Amino acid sequence: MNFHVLTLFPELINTVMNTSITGRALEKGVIGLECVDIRDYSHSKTRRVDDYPYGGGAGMVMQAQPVVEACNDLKKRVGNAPVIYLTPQGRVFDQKMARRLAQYDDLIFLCGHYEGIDERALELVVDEQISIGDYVLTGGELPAAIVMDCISRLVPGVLGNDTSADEESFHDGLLEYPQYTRPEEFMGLRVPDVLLSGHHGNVDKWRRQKSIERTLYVRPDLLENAVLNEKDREYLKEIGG
Ligand code: 4HQ
Repeated sequence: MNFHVLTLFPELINTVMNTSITGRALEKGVIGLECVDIRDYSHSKTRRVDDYPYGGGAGMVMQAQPVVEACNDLKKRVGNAPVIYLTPQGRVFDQKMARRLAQYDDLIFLCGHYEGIDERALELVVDEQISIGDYVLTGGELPAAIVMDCISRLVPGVLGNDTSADEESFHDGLLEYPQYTRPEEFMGLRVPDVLLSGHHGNVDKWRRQKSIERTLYVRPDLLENAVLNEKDREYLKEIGG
């Protein structure tokens, strides 16, 4: 997977992506990252890329010209990659979208700042719009980093363990079960006995039940699309779901 990011703040993207698991994946070369500074495509002596909004109002708007030229230049080099614009108006990002996007060899992310980008540039270059949630940020860089982080862990070789195995631990659309590590007792709180028993069958059963329990209590909406077997449904009924 090769990520390409069109942005006015390449150092923000690089700092986030060079950290921790994605940083290691970049070092290993199992993912790639290229930031294109949109400012490099300004035609003005002062490298200006924004201007006042037509019709008035607060803030500045990114001009179409540097965005379109930066993007077209990039597209010449990486054919057949979708251009994704991060915006609250996009479809809300989820694990299913991550799995779909992880199938591409290259992805291009377009990050807006200030009040956003001149609509004509979006019409000309954008293939898909994605939102990371219903709240307003200062720019699309952190949303792009979040989407890239999520896709990265689906790329074979990025996680220590087998990716497909870990992906199952989005657990058929259920929330994660609680995790514990040493010591066995901390401030009077013990690790559940079943996890110390060494009985893998019981451990699996307990974890599955905790996943179902948590999902019912904090995110019952997820149960609509969860993949549950007969035993799961029985347990769900038992706990009042
Ligand atoms: N933005 N999900 C970029 C967001 C956002 C979101 C606000 C994107 C500002 C210029 N992006 N504009 N939520 O809040 O993706």
